[in-house]
Amino acid sequence: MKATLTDLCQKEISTATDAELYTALLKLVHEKSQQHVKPVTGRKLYYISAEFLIGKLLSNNLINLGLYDDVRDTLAEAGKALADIEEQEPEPSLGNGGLGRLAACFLDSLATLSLPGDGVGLRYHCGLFHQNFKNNVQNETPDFWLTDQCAAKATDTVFPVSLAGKTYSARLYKLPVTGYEGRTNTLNLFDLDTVDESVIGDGISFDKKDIAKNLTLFLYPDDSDEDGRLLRIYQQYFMVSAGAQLILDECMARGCNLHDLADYAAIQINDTHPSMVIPELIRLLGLHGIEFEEAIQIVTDTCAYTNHTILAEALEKWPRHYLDTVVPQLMPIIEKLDAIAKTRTDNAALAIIDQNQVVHMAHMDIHFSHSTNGVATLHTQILKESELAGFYQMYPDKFNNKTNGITFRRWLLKCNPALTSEIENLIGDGFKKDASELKKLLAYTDDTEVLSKIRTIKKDNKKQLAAWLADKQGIRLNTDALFSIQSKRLHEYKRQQLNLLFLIHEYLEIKAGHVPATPLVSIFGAKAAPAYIIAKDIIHGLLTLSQVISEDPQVSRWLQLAFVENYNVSAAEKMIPACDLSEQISLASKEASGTGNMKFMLNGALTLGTMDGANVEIAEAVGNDNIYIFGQSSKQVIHHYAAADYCARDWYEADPNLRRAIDFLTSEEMLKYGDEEHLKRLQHELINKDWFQTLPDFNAYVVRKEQAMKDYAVNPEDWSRRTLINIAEAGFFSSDRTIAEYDQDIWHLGK
Ligand code: GL9
Repeated sequence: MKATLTDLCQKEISTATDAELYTALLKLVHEKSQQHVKPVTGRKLYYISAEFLIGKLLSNNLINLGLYDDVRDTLAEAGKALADIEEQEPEPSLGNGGLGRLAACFLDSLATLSLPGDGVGLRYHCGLFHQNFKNNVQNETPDFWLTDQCAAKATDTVFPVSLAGKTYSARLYKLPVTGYEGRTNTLNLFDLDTVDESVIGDGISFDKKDIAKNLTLFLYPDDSDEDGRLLRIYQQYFMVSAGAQLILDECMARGCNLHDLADYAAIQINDTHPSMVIPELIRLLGLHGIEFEEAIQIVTDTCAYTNHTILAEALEKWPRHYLDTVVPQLMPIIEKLDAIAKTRTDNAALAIIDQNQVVHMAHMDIHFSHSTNGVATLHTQILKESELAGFYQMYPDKFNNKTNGITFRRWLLKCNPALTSEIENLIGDGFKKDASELKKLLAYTDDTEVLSKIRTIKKDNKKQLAAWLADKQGIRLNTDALFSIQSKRLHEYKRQQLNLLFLIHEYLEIKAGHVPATPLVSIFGAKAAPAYIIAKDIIHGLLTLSQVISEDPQVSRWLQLAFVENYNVSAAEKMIPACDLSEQISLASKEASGTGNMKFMLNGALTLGTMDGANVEIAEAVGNDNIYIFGQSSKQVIHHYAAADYCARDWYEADPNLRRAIDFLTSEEMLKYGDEEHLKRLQHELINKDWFQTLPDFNAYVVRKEQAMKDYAVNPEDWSRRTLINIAEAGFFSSDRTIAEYDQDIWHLGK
């Protein structure tokens, strides 16, 4: 390795800069990964997604190629640290939350299982915004992550895409994706050569009408006005049209005559953003001389759809005049599909184009693909029983569940090397390829030496997180405290506001002389969509409370609140291994699955959660003694929505502790550091709307969390034992298992 690296740098390793070493390692990874490119036979998967939240790639690729230890040690001998070199790599900004990270985990598992499966998406120049805090408020700036070093390389392949009657050229960029001891697949990203980062003005604002210059600047451009919504359609069609042309070209090059497309390609539609791939493929097949009826059958056999949410706001539906404007070439096809759907059912609620001339993207997916899946058992059940019940009655065989998973290469091997090597010492390294082997750890749940080792590893990880945060944000954390972490997108349904009310409650208890069983460090990481006012108010509430606490030494001995700025994959890799208590407190029925819950569990955190999404399956796996469950059930919640009988004010008035916490939002203490307008609005929202029923779960949450704090303080060994059980039972949540299920039930790749 020493000779290779010296060769690539063209100088002694010890005299090379971190930037030179980074470039050398990129070359090394690229060359090695090309050796694992294998020919495709039979069916190949195309996973089309608006997001791929891939995270930094260097270390992950080194691990997957089996080079990590060698490179790390060779660098160390020359006085260099791989961690410093990794700092050279900008984090790709191609995703937002769980949906995008899931797509990235899936690509890793596909390549690891040696399955032919490529991603198709967009090459955003700034992706999701960069978050920074000023005056306890979130600010957004562009994240210029694309550098010359970027591993996604431009190709000479371009496809014509017609947007609002004008033709643009979609250029293909390819990023190799190498599996762990597996094959190398490709993430295909499309971009326009004319996109111009200099059009970005104040913050992240830009002229939304100038498509040639702005098309791929940002992921999820602000859709609070019509131009923003149109821009999203421009992006989506650009992605699927170029993607569909790529798919047809690749298949034809392998001998496909297009009548047999479904033998060559499986297309997974990741949420509704890529739904237009259905009419686009029908259109393209038509241009190749295939009759409409046959094209519909071919496309149905090729495409499958994953639903990732039951939140109405995220199930895209567009006024038809938007589509008339942007994709007039698709409208005649969508109309015909709608007519066919209407011959299949009298139920107007299942139409593609409804009586208000609104086009329902998910409806098109379900009618004209062969599979619809939810992403956790509870979620799929809710789809079948309520959200998509009409469709389920019509097409019972299309519906199936695929509980989400995470790649253990990134979320254990890469982010938690100490825990990984301890596991390896105990049970060997078979778990790296077969995650179910983690169950072998159950043999050690009474081994006090092992439990003490687990505790030491957690403590070290907490110290590392604390050092990183001290350096980054000047925050000093008490590493003797219990670390509770809630990191995920900021959304009312995820209920960061419930955690906020708890922290206010603790603050007031401590002020009143009732100190908790253990000091608590409560850590948040979350970005709020720039136009989502209440979400930003919740961030403001948390940041303001954080300052109130840190200015009060009497309280901060017992309680700290830290908000990690610009939460992203790299931050998650530092936070998750340091967590004791994983906050998964969404309103039951609203979190389709969650995947952070799985990452925390795998790294030895106990979950404090509602019976929602994959929490339900985590609870089943570990048993009630090894998880803290609280709150209303999804049945109760769905009932309250149906009956429209929830009244927040009743709860506010009935519970003095809750009232005290909500009132505190606009107290003198808070107003000293906070903004009255933000805090009043948040308070008003909680008392008068509380759409996600925070108030009914407040008491149960306080009780369970205080119980967890007590258990942590009173019996550390038992806590570690329960930690080990969580790690041992995490195997089911490997994305290798998820991908194997998709392959077996839906894709049948390579066959
Ligand atoms: C999401 C769900 O909210 C999560 O519960 C789920 O784990 C992921 C992956 O299936 O999908 N659906 C969704 O729209 N997002 C999710 O994270 N959104 C974003 O990531 C933006």
